[in-house]
Amino acid sequence: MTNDKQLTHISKFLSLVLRHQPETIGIQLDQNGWVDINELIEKANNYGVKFDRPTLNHIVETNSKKRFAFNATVEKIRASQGHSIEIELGYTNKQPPKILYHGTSEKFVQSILASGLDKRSRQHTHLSADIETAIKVGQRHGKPFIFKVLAGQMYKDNFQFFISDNGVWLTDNVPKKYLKRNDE
Ligand code: HQG
Repeated sequence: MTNDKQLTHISKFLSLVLRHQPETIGIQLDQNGWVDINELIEKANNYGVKFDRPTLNHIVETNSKKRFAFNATVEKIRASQGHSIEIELGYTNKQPPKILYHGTSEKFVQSILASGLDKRSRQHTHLSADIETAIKVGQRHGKPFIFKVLAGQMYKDNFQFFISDNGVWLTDNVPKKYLKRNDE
């Protein structure tokens, strides 16, 4: 039996190898971020993170943020967003709601007000459709602070927007003129 703590450990490990450092276990993601499931399991096991196919299925199905997805033939797996390595997720440009939210930490607010939202190490800036989710994202970094992003206006101004398979809105850097404090 794999307990919750072990499942979280495996899930975090999957985020590491499927988003950031596949070389840790000697796998390569294809250009769209996919890797063969059997190869992933074998190489993770060799590395010392032990899990089997039913456990992986369980993680993909029950993961709170639905971070991982199988392909149509259920031979491959990838992370649905959050990558730092360059891959093509293949999402199509989509009109966002007028307002999206970005949760960050209070300690980053001055810098964001000065230079806008930056993708940092990731391939996209990540935005949330609702404030509750944005608060959770911000809490990962410290005391949360929420920005409103004028996504509708950005889209009109030809910025591209994508929604990931797990419902996270993705875009490029957000210039400061499209940001409002949530209390404004
Ligand atoms: C901040 C999680 C200073 C930005 C979440 C954020 C998300 C700036 C941090 C996904 C800045 C980067 C991504 C600027 C941005 N000056 N700080 N100009 N521009 N920042 O983790 O958005 O649980 O790379 O506000 O739920 O927090 O992993 O991005 O605080 O969906 O599945 O720089 O990761 O998903 O942090 O989170 P991150 P994020 P998972």
